[in-house]
Amino acid sequence: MLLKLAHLSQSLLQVFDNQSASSFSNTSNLIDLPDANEWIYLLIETSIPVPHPIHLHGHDFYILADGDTTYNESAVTLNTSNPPRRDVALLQSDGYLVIAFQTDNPGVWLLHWYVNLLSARSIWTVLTKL
Ligand SMILES: [Cu+2]
Repeated sequence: MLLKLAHLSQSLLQVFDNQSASSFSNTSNLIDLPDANEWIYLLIETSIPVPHPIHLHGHDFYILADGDTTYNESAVTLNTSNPPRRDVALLQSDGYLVIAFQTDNPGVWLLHWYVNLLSARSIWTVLTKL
């Protein structure tokens, strides 16, 4: 939990200091989304054999696909017809999750999984246009 808060506060301070997304280090796990009202599609995959609840702060997202294998674009049909809308979804063990959301809420938001909260690999910062 401390790492999660430290990660967010570091990102907020950088934004407060008017630092651009390019000033973030590679270890910041930054997803820079500079354009407002754009649809964003994220494919999240894991090779860890444990299911991971994924939580995106600041936005609801649509679950377009999920599975317990490696993502195969030619074998997966995205559900774009009334897909479930959530802010948390389960990433299956050794699986994938495809989500979509619109950049309609400017800010600095966390995207994280709930397993192994003390790992920096479990936390990303989503920066939408301020
Ligand atoms: Cu959360």
